[in-house]
Amino acid sequence: MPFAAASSDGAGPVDALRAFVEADPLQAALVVVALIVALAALAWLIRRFRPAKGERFEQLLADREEVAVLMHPNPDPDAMSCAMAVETIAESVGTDATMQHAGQIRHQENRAFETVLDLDFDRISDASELAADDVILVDHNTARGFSGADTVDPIAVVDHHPGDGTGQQFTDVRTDNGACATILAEYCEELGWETTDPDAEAGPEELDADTATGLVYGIQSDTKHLTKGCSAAEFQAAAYLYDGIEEDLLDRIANPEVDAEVLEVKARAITDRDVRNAFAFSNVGEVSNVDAIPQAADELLRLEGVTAVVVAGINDGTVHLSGRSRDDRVHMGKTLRAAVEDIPMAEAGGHARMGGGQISIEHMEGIGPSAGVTLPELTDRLFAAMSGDI
Ligand SMILES: [Mn+2]
Repeated sequence: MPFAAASSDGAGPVDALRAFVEADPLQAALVVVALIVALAALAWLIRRFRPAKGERFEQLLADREEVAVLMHPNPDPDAMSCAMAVETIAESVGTDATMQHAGQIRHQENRAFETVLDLDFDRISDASELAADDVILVDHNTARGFSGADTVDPIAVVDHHPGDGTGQQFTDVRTDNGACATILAEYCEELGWETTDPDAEAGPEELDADTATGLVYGIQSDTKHLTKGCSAAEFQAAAYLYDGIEEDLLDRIANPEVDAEVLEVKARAITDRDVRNAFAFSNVGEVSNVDAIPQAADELLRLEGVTAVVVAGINDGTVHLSGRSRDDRVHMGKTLRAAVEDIPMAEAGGHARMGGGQISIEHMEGIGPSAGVTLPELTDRLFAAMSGDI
């Protein structure tokens, strides 16, 4: 019977299996259990002997002669400390690392971080200035802020921000973490490095006191001193780094002298505030350091009863807006965008809790197609936007 023969050939293994199970169900069950145990053991072995992320990162650096470690534009202590840690790991395997960034380091705390830890950063404004073909991004996952940034295809990305940037060979983005420094601290720990007594010279397999101090400050500054946006990982990393912290350096970074102007701008913001319901606006006028404006906004938000603020200041023919909100009704980025929407060439945006914007004074005065907008009109619009009326 050719027909039956063909059918039995086609279902051979299945039929054999069924016959085996029917003949001896107990033995079949034992085979299944044995298979499950073998698979679990294999998974355990793979996990046990797969190199940790820190080791893979070190290997990636060891395979290269030189790398460019790129921080985000206007780097903060988290980004700076991550760059330091990458440089430290690179040096330990004989790889040259150049720490680079676009933009400026303006905020007094950030400048103090750079000075106190004696860092030597290289500022770039064009992709051609990158120190090496192999680029490692820290604390951001897509290069930005300089011309040709979109052509940068990093070999590695270590970050804690959302986004879909990846490295060609290595990507470690942990959005649950409060700081990127946490991840780098974990790498150092995975590499078996001990933190050193800050008074002693760091030996091999030891994390130097400057890097440990930098990483702790990176974690602190990104988490409002471990009070906001933290995960358990931040506390674990801080515990690991603890023995290596040089308290005196940490204090000098955390409490730098503040420009007189920053304090004056804060004072003007508070004295000249316009408070309507739970919202405040203040125009601080001409400033030479635009970084004073967001600091004034932070200060104004501390006022009792005030849940959202916008501070405006003028620099170089541009009105700079800085907004802060701790009010779930006010998405600051959207608020600022709505308030400047009709003004030509104005830009604004940001997150729920903080935002910024810029308007050229010429356009406020009505150059071009629009009739312009006066400061009192802009103020009314900002209040309307905070109240959700526009
Ligand atoms: Mn960060």
